[in-house]
Amino acid sequence: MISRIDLRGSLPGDLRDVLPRAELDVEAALEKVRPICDEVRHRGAVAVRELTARFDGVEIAQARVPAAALQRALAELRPEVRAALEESIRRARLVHRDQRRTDVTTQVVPGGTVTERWVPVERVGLYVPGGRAVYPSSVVMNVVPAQEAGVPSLAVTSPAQKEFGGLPHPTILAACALLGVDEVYSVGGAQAVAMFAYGTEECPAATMVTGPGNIWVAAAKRLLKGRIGIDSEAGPTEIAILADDTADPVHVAADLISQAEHDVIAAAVLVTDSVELAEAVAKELPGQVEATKHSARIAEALAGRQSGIVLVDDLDAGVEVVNAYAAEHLEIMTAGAAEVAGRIRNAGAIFVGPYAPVSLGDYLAGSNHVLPTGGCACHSSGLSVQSFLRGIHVVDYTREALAGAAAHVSVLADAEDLPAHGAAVRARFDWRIPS
Ligand code: HSO
Ligand code: ZN
Repeated sequence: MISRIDLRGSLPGDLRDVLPRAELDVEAALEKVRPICDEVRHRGAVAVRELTARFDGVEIAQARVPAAALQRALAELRPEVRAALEESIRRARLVHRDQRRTDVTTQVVPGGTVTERWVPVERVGLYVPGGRAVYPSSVVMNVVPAQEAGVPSLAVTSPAQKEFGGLPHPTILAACALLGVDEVYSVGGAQAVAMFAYGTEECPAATMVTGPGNIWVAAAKRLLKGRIGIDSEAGPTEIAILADDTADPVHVAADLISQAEHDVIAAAVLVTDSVELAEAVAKELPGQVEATKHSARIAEALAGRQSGIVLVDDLDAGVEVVNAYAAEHLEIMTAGAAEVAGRIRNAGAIFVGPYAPVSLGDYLAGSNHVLPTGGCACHSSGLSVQSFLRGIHVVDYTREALAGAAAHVSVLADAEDLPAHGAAVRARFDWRIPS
């Protein structure tokens, strides 16, 4: 069911050519998404409601979820789910609170300082998927960093669900209520991103939109980026596991399956130098797949070209492979896992050793689960407090400090043939360069 890729011998020059990966054609989706975004731009709330009827198959009288619905969802939340969400929130807050930045002032010269001031974005729209799976955990992962960053205004949106009378799933509403979010919309897809980008009569425009979504959400983010800030485009979930012969094949198989559960295009990749482990995992997978609820979806994900077992000569080659792959989630199940983890340069999040499965990180580790996919981990990070902050340089120089820089400014300005730049400094010293 799962393919094998044998990279023993020598590793190819560009590993990314041979490693399994889903192809998500966001570019092609752009054409479909453009008219949707235009509709929202020109016709606002009416367009949002029409598009919701068209794509989610449900008529909504308004996009904004009434406060009473949020409170009802919280009141009806099963106590054990409430307790688990509360613990998830508590742990996420611990981690994200420590990510807060303090303003740093550097004295460059006497009388001349530059302060980096961290300022949260004004208003964010947080997208929570609601299609195949319901992700109240993603409410936590979006809201907590935004709140800890001090974002003054934040709104959550999640697709309208027919079976819940056009509201988002009640567990999502309950999670919002638990987090103290009272501005929630029942809008999904590209129209949700457009609603935040342009604003409507019901929903003021936001400065930034974050959160994972399907290909339409990704395409709308790509299209409207610039008009609105985005985190990442977020493709299908990926798990890579770097394991040696010390790993337990039962755990490896279970972890691969856990992320394959998200989507038929989710990716599960095992990289190992142990033929025995590769065989044992391949043998273990079918039984575990069959025993689980979403076996058809998982079997398809594992059999897809985006998943596979990669054989390498040794751990060094394995490290090279997983660094090239730049997985959203990377588990290290080897001897000396912490040391091996230290050699990883590219991953959205790293899970060290046998007791840190990705599903812990999905819900309760305290880490964030909105992470870069599709190899973007080689240049981007997951969602964090930092995602919602801007560092503004505040430049403060005295007359004397400026005098000390004037000659150099003038010379550089002339070198760039921008003499008015130099003049702006000299104007403060009787049009002379101060000595
Ligand atoms: N593994 C997903 C997050 C998630 N898992 C939500 C369960 N619920 C992407 O990181
Ligand atoms: Zn997951």
